[in-house]
Amino acid sequence: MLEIWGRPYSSNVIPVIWTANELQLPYQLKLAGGSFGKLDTDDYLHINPNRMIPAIRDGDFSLWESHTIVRYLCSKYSMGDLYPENFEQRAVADQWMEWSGTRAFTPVIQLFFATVRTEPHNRDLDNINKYRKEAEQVFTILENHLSTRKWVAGDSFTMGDIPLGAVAYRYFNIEIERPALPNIESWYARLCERPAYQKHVMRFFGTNPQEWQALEVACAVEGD
Ligand SMILES: N[C@@H](CCC(=O)N[C@@H](CS)C(=O)NCC(=O)O)C(=O)O
Repeated sequence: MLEIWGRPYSSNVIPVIWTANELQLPYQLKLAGGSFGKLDTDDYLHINPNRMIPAIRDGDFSLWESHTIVRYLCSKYSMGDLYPENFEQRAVADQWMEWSGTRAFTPVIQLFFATVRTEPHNRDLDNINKYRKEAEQVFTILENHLSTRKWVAGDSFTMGDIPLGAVAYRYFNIEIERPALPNIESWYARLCERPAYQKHVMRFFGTNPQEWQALEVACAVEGD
């Protein structure tokens, strides 16, 4: 059976778990990373020599890098659907997957660390404002793109919506000011209708470090 190694609250693991559930693949979640450890074992070295999560094992085959895993699962199990057959549509889906990592992820994860993962009395407002403005600039690019399409690669949901959809959930659920982004909000509302997104992305992640840690430990029942 497919093994997914990681923590269900980890930003790079969430897209992989979400993908497996979109595709209705049976899998075993192997809790690893953070307080679950296991990344230093000899066994894990063979799965991911970077000693990071996520990674998967599919029979004898191991793979790491979250976006690559999403592409692998979609191309193997969803050719012509989540993995578009049309070259241009696939390239656009790919483009937004990369963009999610190179442009959108950083300001949002920095905002997440500066709020949820920092005690309220230690929060640095200048830092929060810096990343809030960066996120606004970056999301304006997506806002314009979504003015003429329902999903990032056209009329249907594809792998291109996955890493970005996970970033969007964090952006819309941290306690910061956000500008009106009507096209992104409509796209996000469509994501929120998807059962796999509801279950594996739309997780309450707390508002401070204690709440976050308690939720992460509580998710141990999901793994082995
Ligand atoms: N580019 C990698 C980044 C992987 C990464 O940074 N993973 C973090 C968690 S999000 C990690 O393994 N941290 C160590 C830990 O969680 O113990 C990917 O997308 O898979």
